[in-house]
Amino acid sequence: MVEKNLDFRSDTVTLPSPEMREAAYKAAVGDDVYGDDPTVNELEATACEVFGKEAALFVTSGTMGNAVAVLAHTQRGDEIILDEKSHIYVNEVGGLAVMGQLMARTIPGEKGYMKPEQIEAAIRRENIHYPPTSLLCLENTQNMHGGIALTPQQMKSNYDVAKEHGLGVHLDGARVFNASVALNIDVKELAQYTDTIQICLSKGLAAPVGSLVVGPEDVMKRARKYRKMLGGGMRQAGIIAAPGLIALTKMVDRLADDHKNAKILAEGVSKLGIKVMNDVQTNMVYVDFSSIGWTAEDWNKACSDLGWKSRGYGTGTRLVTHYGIEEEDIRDFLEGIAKKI
Ligand code: TLP
Repeated sequence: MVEKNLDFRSDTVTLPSPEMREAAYKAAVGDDVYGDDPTVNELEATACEVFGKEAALFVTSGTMGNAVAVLAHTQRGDEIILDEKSHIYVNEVGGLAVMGQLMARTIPGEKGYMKPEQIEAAIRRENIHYPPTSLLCLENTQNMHGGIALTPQQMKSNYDVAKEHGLGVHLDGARVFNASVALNIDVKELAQYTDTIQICLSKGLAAPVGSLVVGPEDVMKRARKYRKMLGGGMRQAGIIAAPGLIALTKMVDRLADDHKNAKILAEGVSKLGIKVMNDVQTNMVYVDFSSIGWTAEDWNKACSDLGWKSRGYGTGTRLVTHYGIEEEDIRDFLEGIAKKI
């Protein structure tokens, strides 16, 4: 039985499935800093297979995964290129500057896509005055552009220009499975156009905690060392890796339900006069409720009266569909909101 979870704030709120709880309880464990945890080892080996990469690392969070990957690709004083709305740039506490002493060169991508010409123009040429550009960071799906899924062709166009100039490529793939499911392709088709990927197990895939980083052996060896430096070397981590394994192997296909529910939600609110701000491709609907004269307070109260969690700010909010929200819940929500307008 799926536990109900009427919460639109994020897919980070997902609760582990009964099978995940059972797996955590029964997990075989060992000290992972010694490489002795069989469940972590199985999770990492599975990740290598799923993404077609040489090595994998289990980390505590998406933020830590991105941090260790970015550090492993770069040297102090390098410049890295990212979309101006990327999570690494906006929402990771400036870790790239604090931990990596890196300069960020941001690009205004269109719907999350940075054009190859924009990237080409941002890459520093050799000049005594310039810092070296060493890394291009992509994000798929692109959260703040509305959960947009970049296609393999779009990723390839970015990857090719980076490689022409000898840059590393890192993908913040917190929701890369939402992209592969929306595009109806194997995730390897996206994975081939990046060196490293960070994948969150604890968002739509519903694991209670953890992310993976995958990539080439040499880069991942450095990432493992950085994970230890940041205090992320875990001991009997099989307890949390076991639900992660279920997330990776059994929870991907159901993301299609979240995408369908997001479309139903977007069409429904739009019929009520609430403006939908994004092209809904995956599990995110960005709305502007000022179109019906509501403030954030009005929105939050209406949702809370209906038993839903949502956090309006300014004139709108992001609504995220996920495990624990069924189609009938969305329909009930829409009926409830209609009565309040
Ligand atoms: N995103 C969270 C918030 O931090 C905004 C959310 O609710 O969407 N990359 C991307 C693209 C993300 O959306 C997130 C989390 C992360 C990385 C960081 O993952 P965690 O929260 O595990 O550190």
